[in-house]
Amino acid sequence: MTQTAVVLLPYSKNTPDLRDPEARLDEAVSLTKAIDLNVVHNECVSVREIKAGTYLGQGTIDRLADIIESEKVDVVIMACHLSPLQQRNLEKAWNTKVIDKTALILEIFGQRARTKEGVLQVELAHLTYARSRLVRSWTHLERQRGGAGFLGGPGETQIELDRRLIDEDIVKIKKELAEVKKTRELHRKARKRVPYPIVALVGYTNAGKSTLFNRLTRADVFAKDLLFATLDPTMRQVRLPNGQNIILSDTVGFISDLPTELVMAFRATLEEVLEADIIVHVRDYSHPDTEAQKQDVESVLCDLGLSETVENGMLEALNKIDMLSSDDKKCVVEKSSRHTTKWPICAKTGEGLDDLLLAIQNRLTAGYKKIDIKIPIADGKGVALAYRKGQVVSRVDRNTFIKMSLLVNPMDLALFDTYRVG
Ligand SMILES: Nc1nc2c(ncn2[C@@H]2O[C@H](COP(=O)(O)OP(=O)(O)OP(=O)(O)O)[C@@H](O)[C@H]2O)c(=O)[nH]1
Ligand SMILES: [Mg+2]
Repeated sequence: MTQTAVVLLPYSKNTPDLRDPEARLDEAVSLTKAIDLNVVHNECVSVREIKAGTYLGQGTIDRLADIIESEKVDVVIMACHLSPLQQRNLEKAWNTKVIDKTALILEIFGQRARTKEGVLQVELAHLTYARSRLVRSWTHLERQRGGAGFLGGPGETQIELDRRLIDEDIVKIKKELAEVKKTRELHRKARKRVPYPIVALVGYTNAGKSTLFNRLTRADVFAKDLLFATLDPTMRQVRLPNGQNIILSDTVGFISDLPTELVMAFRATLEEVLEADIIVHVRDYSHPDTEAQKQDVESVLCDLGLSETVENGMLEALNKIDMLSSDDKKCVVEKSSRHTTKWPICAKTGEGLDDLLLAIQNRLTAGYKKIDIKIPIADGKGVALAYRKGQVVSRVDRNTFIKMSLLVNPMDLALFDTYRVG
């Protein structure tokens, strides 16, 4: 049976946020729907002063209690950070389950994780979160297969966890994670031997990364109007207009105020990004908060150690331009034509993708060095090497040899030592 939820976004007029409260509420509602909860009421709640014990003021609590009772609400989502005490007191006041944003995101991650590593990471994040909640009265935690277990529900088993048990579990999971990582490391090494550059799609959740990935690879990755539809990186081979192959990588979406536990836990999922030769930042350009989202993504990338990449200007795919008015769209197209980093696209229809691929190609070859080579006509291997490892700019066939101009990745220059001229 579908459970019902009330979603509340507390905000203060005194500390203005870059984002509009309504847009943040929309995001919280989308997150809630992503775990199949039926949202029966949602609102932005103005908070003059955060109460240490209850977060909200008594008047607001009483007013909301009426709604919560009459709608028989199963869970209240507070789209903010609650202390264990605040959570406990609100649960008492409303006589229902209350969860905050961290728990909500953990729940989503728990339902979406598909690979062994993803599942383990969520479990670790969950335990870390639970451990921090054990300060006061939190000695019981409900757990359930599938989700992270904050929602409870039929069929669940109640397990008593104390700190010691949690610590034991954490140690166990970390060990398992290390094993899984080792395996993945081996896979990655194997992939490194594939001589293709890696291009990673990153961006805010719901920006359209998987839709773009599918279009470019014609793959069928789980793309849906659900936040965090993708948790584990997916990689596919794509051919650029000049014939060069790349590996395209789809990644997990970012979100504002990602809880610290999750940043740590999901770092591994984003390790692929650290290995990428090129990063393409996919943006929902029709979203009212697109600028704030961009800042979030860039600051997480900087945290991951990619500040240089960010400062040098990443390629930006300005997605969902089909949602803009024709005037706005014209303006975006006009403006981006003056940049070499911004590419308006519509992943849904494929508009602008050819130009985006060309931009990726140009970026890749920008650091390449141009060399001239001469290969004996009988040296089939040499010719094959030229095509595999270089961009052939020109080719002249003579009786006994072939002359070529190539663009070559500086890393591969040595391969051509025996053939170089000039
Ligand atoms: N109108 C429109 N919708 C789009 C476009 N591209 C993607 N969408 C929609 O946006 C929603 C999210 O798309 P996804 O591709 O799953 O987004 P994502 O960035 O992979 O999201 P996460 O995996 O959750 O981080 C889906 O409903 C898509 O159909 C576009 O160009 N135009
Ligand atoms: Mg996705």
